Amino acid sequence: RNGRAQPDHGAAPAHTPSFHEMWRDLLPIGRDAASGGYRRFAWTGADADCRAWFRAQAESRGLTYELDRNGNQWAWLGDPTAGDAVVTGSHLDSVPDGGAFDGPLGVVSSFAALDGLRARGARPTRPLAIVNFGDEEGARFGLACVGSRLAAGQLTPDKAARLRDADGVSLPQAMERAGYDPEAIGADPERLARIGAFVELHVEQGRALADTPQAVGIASSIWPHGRWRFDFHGEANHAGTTRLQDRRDPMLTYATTVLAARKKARLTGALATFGKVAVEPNGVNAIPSLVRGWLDSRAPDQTTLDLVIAEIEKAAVERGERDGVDVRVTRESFTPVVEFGHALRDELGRLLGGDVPVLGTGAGHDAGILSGDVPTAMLFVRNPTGVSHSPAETAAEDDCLAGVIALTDVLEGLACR
Ligand code: HGY
Ligand code: MN
Ligand code: MN
Ligand code: MN
Repeated sequence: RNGRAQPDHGAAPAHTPSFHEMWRDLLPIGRDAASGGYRRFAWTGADADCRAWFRAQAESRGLTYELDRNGNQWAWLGDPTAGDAVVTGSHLDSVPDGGAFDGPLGVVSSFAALDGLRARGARPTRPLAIVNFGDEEGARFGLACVGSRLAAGQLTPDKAARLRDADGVSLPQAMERAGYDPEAIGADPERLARIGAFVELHVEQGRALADTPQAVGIASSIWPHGRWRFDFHGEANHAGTTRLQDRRDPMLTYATTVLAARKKARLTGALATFGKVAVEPNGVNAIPSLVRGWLDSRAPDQTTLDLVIAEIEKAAVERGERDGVDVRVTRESFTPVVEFGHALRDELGRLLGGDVPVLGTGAGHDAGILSGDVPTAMLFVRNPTGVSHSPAETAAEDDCLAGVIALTDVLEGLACR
């Protein structure tokens, strides 16, 4: 059960899996044969298989394996309680039909970097840890970065207990069914206080590096972003007999709102995406009674984000009045802008040498959640197409290996002084 440190059995590693072996073993887990995309959702069988993989990686290296109270996994080299630890890692879960790299590249690279450190004969003077944060994508319960938010106290156990998946299964029920103790979840300030630096390596989710000669960049900031649920309440009626002027069709209001979101995003410089929709009763020959659409929106700054949301909501309500449709908007989650601290960011720049590109991103990360409590930085590995949250997401093998070397240099520089 989570919350208790598991002892290191001290067995000498029989075989340390290479980057390729780790990647090969992880690749089939939760992969949809038809699309080639991943469905590694929190507390499902695929998630359990990823977690078993992580634990096996820790044990094959003689690292101290630990499961924290929030279901995040840790693999320690050195004393987990000593403090001032250098931590790296990412997540293993995915969005629906996600790519192979978003999350796993950071975890696999972390183990490979630790191996690289050992191969160099570097002697850490600080504890080192690799972490797999649970439920980063929020694909199942609608809230991203659940594991890190719980640890940082940004999500209370009460609120977490109210999260439900599409089948009405609550987060605590899902944890319980997976063999974890939902009673244990909650803020973990002591654990965060033992971290001196957290560095997350991640595949880039855009094309900022694609046209540069550099395979690795450093993150500057994460845009403020959030998720809003739009409920469009109309009236169910017969598709074949209800005159157009008698309809209260929420699909019409929804469709108009999607177009408005696109237009408002273009005008303000924000991003606005309706990527998920639920229709009731979802019958082909009935006007819907309810359309529920989820808006993901992000912008370079808070003012722009507030503006675009207000504009989209206004457009939805105005259209709803015309359609006889009642519109209700609920903010389901929100993450303020993250500006990674300059001290650690600059140190990474020095350790990597040359002029490493520094780039902002609109994608959320556990590193962003932790940045309020812990000195935090990120490395991005070049993505030749920029595609992410899709089975087509990719990164060149040489770039992944350059990422491992960069992370090894960073760990050596930070932990082996
Ligand atoms: O949606 C996101 O930005 C993420 O990758 N959690
Ligand atoms: Mn993602
Ligand atoms: Mn990710
Ligand atoms: Mn009929």
